[in-house]
Amino acid sequence: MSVVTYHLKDAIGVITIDNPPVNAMSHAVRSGLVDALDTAAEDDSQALLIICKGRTFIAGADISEFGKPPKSPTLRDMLDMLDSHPKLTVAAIHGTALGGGFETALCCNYRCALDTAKVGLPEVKLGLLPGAGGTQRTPRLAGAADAITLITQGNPMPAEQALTSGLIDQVVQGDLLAGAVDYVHRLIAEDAPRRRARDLPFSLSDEDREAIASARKSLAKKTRGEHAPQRILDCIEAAATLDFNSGLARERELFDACMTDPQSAAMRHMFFAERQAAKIQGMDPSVAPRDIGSVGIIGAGTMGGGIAMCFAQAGIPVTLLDMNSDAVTAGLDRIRKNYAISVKRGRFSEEQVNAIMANIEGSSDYADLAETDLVIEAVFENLAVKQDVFRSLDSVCKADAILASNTSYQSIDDIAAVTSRPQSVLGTHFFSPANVMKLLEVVRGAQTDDEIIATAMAVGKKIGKVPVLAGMCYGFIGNRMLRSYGREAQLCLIEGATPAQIDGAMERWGMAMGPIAVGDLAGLDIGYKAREQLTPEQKGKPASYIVADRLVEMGRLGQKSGAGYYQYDPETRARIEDPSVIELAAQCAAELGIKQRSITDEEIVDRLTLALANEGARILEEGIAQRASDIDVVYCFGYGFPRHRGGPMWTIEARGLDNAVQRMKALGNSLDADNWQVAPLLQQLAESGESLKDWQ
Ligand code: T1G
Repeated sequence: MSVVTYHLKDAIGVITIDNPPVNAMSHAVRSGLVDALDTAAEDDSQALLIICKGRTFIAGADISEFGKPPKSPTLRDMLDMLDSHPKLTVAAIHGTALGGGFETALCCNYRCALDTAKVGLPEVKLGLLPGAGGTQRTPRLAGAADAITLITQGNPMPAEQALTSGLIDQVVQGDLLAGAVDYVHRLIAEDAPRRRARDLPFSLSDEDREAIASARKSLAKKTRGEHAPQRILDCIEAAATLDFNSGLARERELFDACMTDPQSAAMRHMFFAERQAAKIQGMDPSVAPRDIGSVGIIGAGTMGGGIAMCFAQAGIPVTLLDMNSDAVTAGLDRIRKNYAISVKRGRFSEEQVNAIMANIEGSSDYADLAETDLVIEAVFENLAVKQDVFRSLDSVCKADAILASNTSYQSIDDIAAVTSRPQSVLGTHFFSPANVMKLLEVVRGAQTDDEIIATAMAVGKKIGKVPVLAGMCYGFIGNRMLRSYGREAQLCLIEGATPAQIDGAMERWGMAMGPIAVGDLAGLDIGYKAREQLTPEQKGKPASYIVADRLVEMGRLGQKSGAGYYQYDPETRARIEDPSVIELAAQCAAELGIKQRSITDEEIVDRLTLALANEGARILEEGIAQRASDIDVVYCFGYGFPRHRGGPMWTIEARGLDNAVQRMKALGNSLDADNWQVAPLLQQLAESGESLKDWQ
């Protein structure tokens, strides 16, 4: 069945695209469009309408075709035909017209859209730029400022805003086809000109030039080194300084540079990895997730409050429970304060916040949870305390209620063991701040039912999280790997690198925040208390925590106490290097007989990224993670790993597994061999030449 059909309706040639799930501009769609455009050029239609079936207008070029030899007709071939078509052309948009899809609409003379529709050019999120004229037509229609925002941020623009900016010409209510046909008839009746965006003038004012210069600086900082945003700004400048065809040629040149840039390969990997993570290997397709109509959160602290906000914002009623009314009140006040800041920043309106808060009820009585579908415990990180909570929940909650723990480290099985429903117990590990961080680790206990897992994954997506399934081990996926990463950071410190050098090296490499600064942000006492519950062998070598312990014992807990590894400006909270900490590290090194030396940034990055991926390979081999790309999702959505490097497992593949293994062996010879035991899976793949992606 053709994915593109054409028929005449009241002298209007209607091209209908039907290529589920998102009408991606595949080769079949491009070919069908070329045939339809040829037919329409010759028949007695007075105008041409392009519309899509299914949930959205064309959502862009078919990303799955990238990296393969282009097949004619290319998107540009088809758009050249559309742009110069002899009939009046109109696009009718619903859902999200994105990327090459919106570029197709921009090649029409006019665009109408449902009031619920959005338009966008999200290529930058794939490390690309609009490669089919989007950077040349958008500024001509909407001006430089809107073009800069739309293309460098890549977020969709609602129809009404697109109308105001000039990117669309008509908003339609109700039935799109009927509204679009009326609109086309009106254009015909008014003898509307075949207006082409390419013919519109565009030049940069001084204000525009300043906006571009400022965007270059802010984007370099915000994206931590992504190339595509800078190239997009080059394209917009070209749109003002070159004629249209030359500007198009410049865009193609910069698009090709993006397409062959390793950053784009990494970001396209992340696009599919995020979606792949939602799929549970080996699960019977007939297992359907349950609907979650109500949620209880135990613990009205920072995490519990943040988790409550996630569900309330998704329209799911929440009961936020704590030990007494004072604690509940404090929790609700903290949430209100959080939203007050969001309203000031324009993220929510007062009305939206009132609607969200109406979904949150405070309580200090477990009986209020008797009919709740899902309860998430977010109390103090201590097994006995959590087990007491689960005993209470088990006795109060309805038989089919799902009981989840937000624990970071405790055993889900030890928690489930105190209930009569271990098959309905699992981990739902949120990341702080819970209402902001996208990652959600869904932790399967030994007895957790598939339906419970499927339900947690589905409700995680519903509340805007990126859920990743993890098996049970200490630290699940992310925190277990973080220990290896943190160990190497601590060892670099005691061996002679300064906190600022370690953090600077990792942040210049692309991490959102260096590991030493992360420790100060989280609070050094958290690790200190966790280590108190560990055996000496679990704690590892003193060198990997001696400085942190000394700082805690000196009362330097990090940002919360005004000083940790760094001093902190009380006003700006900017970190300030502290020579006394460098001296402390030197003293600790002397105590342990470690001779300090200068360490390069390259060694710091190598050691930390290899330690991360080596532990990731163990996690993969043990079946704690379903696939290597899931580990990448965990790190890019939960730990500030740069998307343009594709995650820790992608990074080690990119350098070559054999190269990585040889480097780790060299480190083992020159540093601490215990730390550099190459994961057997990496050794095996390095020898066989297989990739982590192929291994299951
Ligand atoms: N190509 C191929 N497959 C795509 C796709 C695309 N553009 N978009 C989505 N899919 C698949 C996706 O992998 C998933 O597959 C299914 O569709 C549902 O997606 C020249 C070069 C449209 C907002 O970047 O943002 O045009 O897992 O789960 O949550 O300038 O998909 O079911 O097998 O995300 O409702 C620019 C990317 C391309 C848009 C829908 N376009 N897509 O979200 O569903 S580059 C984009 C999205 C380009 C030109 C350039 C979202 C969505 P599966 P989903 P959703």
